[in-house]
Amino acid sequence: MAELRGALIGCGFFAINQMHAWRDIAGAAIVAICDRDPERLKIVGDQFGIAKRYADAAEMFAGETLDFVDIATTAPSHRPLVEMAARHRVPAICQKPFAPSLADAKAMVKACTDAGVPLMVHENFRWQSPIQAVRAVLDSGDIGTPFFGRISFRSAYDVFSGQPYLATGKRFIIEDLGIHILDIARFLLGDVSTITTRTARINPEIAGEDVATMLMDHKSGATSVVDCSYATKLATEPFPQTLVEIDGGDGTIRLAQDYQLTVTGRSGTAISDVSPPLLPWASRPWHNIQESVVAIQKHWVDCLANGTEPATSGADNLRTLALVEAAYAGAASREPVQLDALL
Ligand code: NAD
Ligand code: 89V
Repeated sequence: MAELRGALIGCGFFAINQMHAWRDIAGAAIVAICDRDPERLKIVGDQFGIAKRYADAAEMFAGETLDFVDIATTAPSHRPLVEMAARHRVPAICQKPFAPSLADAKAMVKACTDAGVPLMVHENFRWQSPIQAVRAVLDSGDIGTPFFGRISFRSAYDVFSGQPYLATGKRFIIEDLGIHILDIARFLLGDVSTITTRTARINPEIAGEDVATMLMDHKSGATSVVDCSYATKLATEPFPQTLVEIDGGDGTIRLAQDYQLTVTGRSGTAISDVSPPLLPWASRPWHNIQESVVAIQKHWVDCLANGTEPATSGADNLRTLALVEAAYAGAASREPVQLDALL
């Protein structure tokens, strides 16, 4: 198979990981990059040896023949850029949060469906190897049918120095981080019928909420709690680990700090270390996330090669984004919110 020709739009903080991952993946290469900030364009172009550089995405689509585009800008530009890709019949990856609103996201899915091009949201947390290990235990049937889950991300890590925009938006933890944890809850326990949410802002220096606690009814009958905090000072900082507790009819799964997985099931108790590998270009503590970037981008290449729908397609991600919308609505009203009414 000929190597797929990709372009990256948005050469900021996180795109560096995506560029490293593209270099590691056989079957695809980034042939052009775009950023409206000339300094970012130069930094990324020089670091990764990309000669074709554009300040304007429209000029890039007009000037290049592309097999896909990887959109790594922040949410306000996602809809115009995905719609531009659809108009040019170029398959698109779009970073999370998929869009600022569910209405925008639905329009983006429609644009790509109408154009007949694949669309994947870069929702990488479910691709972290410890989370995949939990999924594998569920698939083995060892703990029976899950009836309870707790998916937890609690930290006091300074995310604002790398991503200053996170301190300024009216929405913070649910939209930026909770979105990943809600997606993991869907990945492990299935779709959700109702969500009840409480939020708080503990850090006075930021505009949005930095604590969120969500109680969810899953269509499977399971109940879960998704709890997120950037105001939790612990003896050992766990960033960016997601901790998981699942109880099933025949046993339990515990993914604890330092990637320790304990499974108690029909075959007894097994404890294993499911630490992610430290890739040569990765750095602690981000290596868990960085490894998942390689995994999701490989999945995209496989999907394009086989003509299959990505696990976190635009259509799938509407259900994760709907949880974000519902969580904010429920935090404001202090009432449970039904998901099906939003979709
Ligand atoms: P950033 O601000 O550092 O980078 C964004 C870049 O996009 C900037 O260089 C900006 O100039 C450029 N840009 C914006 N609009 C553009 C346009 N229309 N055309 C060309 N260039 C444009 O942001 P970041 O921290 O790298 O975050 C980017 C996205 O990645 C966000 O949506 C964020 O939520 C997401 N993110 C995801 C993960 C993850 O694990 N999946 C982690 C961090 C950030
Ligand atoms: O993964 C993310 O989306 C990041 C962070 C881990 C800092 O929340 O923005």
